[in-house]
Amino acid sequence: MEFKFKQANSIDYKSVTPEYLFNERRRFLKLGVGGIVGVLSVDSLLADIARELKYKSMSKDEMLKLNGEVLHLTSEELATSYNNFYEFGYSKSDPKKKGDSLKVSPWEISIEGEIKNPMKIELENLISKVNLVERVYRFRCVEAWSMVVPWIGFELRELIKMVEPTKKAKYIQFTTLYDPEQFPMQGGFFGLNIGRNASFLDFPYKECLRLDEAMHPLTLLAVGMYKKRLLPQNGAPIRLVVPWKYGYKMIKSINKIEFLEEQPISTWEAENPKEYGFYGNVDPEVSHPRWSQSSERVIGQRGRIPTLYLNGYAKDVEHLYAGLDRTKLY
Ligand SMILES: Nc1nc2c(c(=O)[nH]1)N[C@H]1C(S)=C(S)[C@@H](COP(=O)(O)O)O[C@H]1N2
Ligand SMILES: [Mo]
Repeated sequence: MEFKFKQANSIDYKSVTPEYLFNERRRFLKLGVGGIVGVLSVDSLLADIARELKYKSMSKDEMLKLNGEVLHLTSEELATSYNNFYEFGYSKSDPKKKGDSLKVSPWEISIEGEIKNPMKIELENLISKVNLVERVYRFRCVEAWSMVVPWIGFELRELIKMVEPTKKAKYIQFTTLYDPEQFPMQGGFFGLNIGRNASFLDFPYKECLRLDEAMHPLTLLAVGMYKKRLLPQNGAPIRLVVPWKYGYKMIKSINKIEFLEEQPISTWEAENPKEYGFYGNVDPEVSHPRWSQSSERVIGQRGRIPTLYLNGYAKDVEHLYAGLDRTKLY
C-alpha cells in the first residue's frame, strides 16, 4: 500500500526536517530575547537552532552521507525479510512468513502516566496531527549486523509536546501489543507459556528512553519505510527509531506509551542484565560479553566495516551522556 502523506506525494529526500520546527524555535527565541526569562539560556537555544538547521538544509546527497561517508540504502527486499521480531519466532525469516496474523487497523494507542493530557488515540488520527518526515538512518543490531533504512515517521517530541509531561516525568516507556492470537510466540511454544525459565522473552516487549533522549530531533516514531506503510515484520503500524542505539531499543507494534518518574526495567535487560543494558548505546569500545562490537556486517554487502561511536551520530547526541561512564551505557 502506498503511503498517503499530508503533503500529497510531494515528500522527497529534501524534506528532512519540517519548516515549522525552525520557525517555532525562532519565535520562542524572540520571546526569550524580548524579556521573558526562560529556563534555557539563549546560547543553548541557538545551539539547538544550529542543530536543527543542519537537518533542515540537508539535500538528498547530503542526507545519504554521514560524516563524509556515503550511505548505501539497504534493499527494501532485505530490510523486509531479514528481521528480529520474537513475537513471531526466533528466526530471521519468521516475521515475514508469519506476519499476516497481525491486524494493524484500527490501531489504538494509549498514552498515559505523568502527563496533563492522557489519551487513547487511533493511529490515523494521531498521524493527521503530526508532520511526517523521511529520514535515512543507519541501523545497528546488537548482533553486529547493520543496514541503512529510509524511514517515514514523525519526531517523537511532537507527541510529547501534545500530551504535556508533568514535572515528574523522567522516562517514557513503550509497550508492544499483547495478543497471543496475533503474536504466536506470546502464547509460548504449543500454547504453553513456561515463561522466562525456558528463556522466553517476558512479553509484552517493553522499552524505555530517558525523556531528553526521547525529545531529541533524531528520535522518531516510524509508520513507514521505503515510502510505504510499515509491514508487520518491521513493526507495523508504528515503531520506535533511535539511530544511535542498538536495534533492540527500537520497539515494534507499539500500543502503549507511558510517562514515568522512575527508570523501569526493559524486556532484554530483564532477560539478561549482563548482556543488555538500559541505554543500548552503540559503542565499538564496549564489547558484548560474547562478542566484540568494534565492527559490523552490512547486510547485503561483503566484509565488515568499523562500528562508529553512537552509530555515527556522536556529534548530535553525545552531549546527552556528558559525565556518564561509557561502559554503563551499553
Ligand atoms: N516488539 C518487538 N520489538 C523489537 C524486537 C522484538 O523482538 N519484538 N526486536 C528488536 C531487535 S533486536 C531489532 S534488531 C529490531 C529489528 O528491526 P527490523 O526487523 O525492522 O530490522 O527490532 C527490535 N524491536
Ligand atoms: Mo537486534
